[in-house]
Amino acid sequence: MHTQVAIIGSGPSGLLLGQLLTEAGIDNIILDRVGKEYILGRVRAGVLEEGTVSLIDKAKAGARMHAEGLPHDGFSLAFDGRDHRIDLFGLTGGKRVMVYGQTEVTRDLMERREGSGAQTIYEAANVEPHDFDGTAPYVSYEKGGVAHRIDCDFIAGCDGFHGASRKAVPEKSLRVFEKVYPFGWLGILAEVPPVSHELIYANHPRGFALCSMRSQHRSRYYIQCPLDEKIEDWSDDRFWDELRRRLPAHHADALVTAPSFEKSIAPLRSFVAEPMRFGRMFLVGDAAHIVPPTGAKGLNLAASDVHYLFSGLIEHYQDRSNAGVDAYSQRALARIWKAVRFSWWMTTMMHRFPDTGDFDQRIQEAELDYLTHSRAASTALAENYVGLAY
Ligand code: FAS
Ligand code: PHB
Repeated sequence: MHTQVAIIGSGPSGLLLGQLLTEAGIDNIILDRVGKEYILGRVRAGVLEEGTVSLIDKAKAGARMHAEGLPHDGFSLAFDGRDHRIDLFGLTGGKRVMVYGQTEVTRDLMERREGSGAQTIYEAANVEPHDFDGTAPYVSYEKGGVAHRIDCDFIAGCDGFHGASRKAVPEKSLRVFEKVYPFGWLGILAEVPPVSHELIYANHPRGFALCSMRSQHRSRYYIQCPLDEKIEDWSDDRFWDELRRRLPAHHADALVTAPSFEKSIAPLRSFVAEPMRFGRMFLVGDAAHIVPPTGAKGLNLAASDVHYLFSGLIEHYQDRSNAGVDAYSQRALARIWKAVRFSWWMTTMMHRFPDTGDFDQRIQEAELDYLTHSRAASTALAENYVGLAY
């Protein structure tokens, strides 16, 4: 088999890149080690930057997002029993975010791809990139016990944090930067109306909490929890009680609860691998970087990586220029590190750290006070939250 671009991973990165390439007439094959339903069973991000929305539109997969997604002009920070609204629209000259679940983005891109006839190989075992430091890279995999090979011009490693692409890079060629946070997020999904029409990020002495949503009748809630928590120790009632304790009273009283249909604990880390290009192979999305979900940047960084790589591949195939692919890593990393900084800053400001001393606690309180009383400070927060320019 031969294709122009072999894409490892059928998550948002791989699907978005694949669809943009297909729309541009560039042949590509996506391989994933699991099946479609498993991918759609994962519950992850919920907030899309305008750049991500535009790329989904460019991939002609945005119809349901615009019909069912919720445009949001602001969100609230809750602390000391009160809400403080951050007016994204007013502070950024008219920018907003779209609340629409990653699962639905993935579903829309999968449906679009199936309609385009582009090839996706699910449940591909032992997918491995080869010879990407030369001019004839290929990807090997097994399906049904039979070994296969896909010769290609380029390989896009869109296979997430635990994927094969980054692992295939010689250790001496890679530099990684990592920070692991001393807590996780316990998240649930429930078919209940959201407690507020906008997101609420709460800083409370008992820990962080986030009130988000997927629609007007489906809510997504998170509470900060110790890393050694066991999901089986968290009944729905225990979760709802703890969430109420961390919210201002008027929200706690208004909270509508029901049995959850998804409950999971995610660890938090910041991670960046440099560079993101190795000859004919490019790392994209979570394969190259991870951010704590506090700033809602993970999925959106995957989208900006796709934008930079897609632009470079178009220049290669249509303009016979390698300037774009040569600049991919440097351009992507410049935006990634600003989002890593923002996600770290928002996580540090909103969570209670086990080793926080009195001085650190006062600094956190001063940060929140400054942020909610200074237009300059809240503008900086707003412009990072809606997404910095590509
Ligand atoms: P993904 O991990 O989504 O997709 C990688 C794909 O590659 C998967 O389908 C996998 O099966 C496949 N793969 C892996 N190894 C392979 C191999 N060896 N061979 C073939 N295929 C392979 N971001 C936010 O913005 N907000 C959030 O609230 C948020 N919550 C999250 C919660 C959790 C538990 C996790 C893990 C992440 C969360 N994220 C969140 C970040 C998340 O949304 C990612 O940024 C997003 O999924 C990145 O997309 P991809 O780069 O496509 O990677
Ligand atoms: C979500 O809805 O899952 C969500 C929203 C905002 C975040 C993180 C997660 O910062």
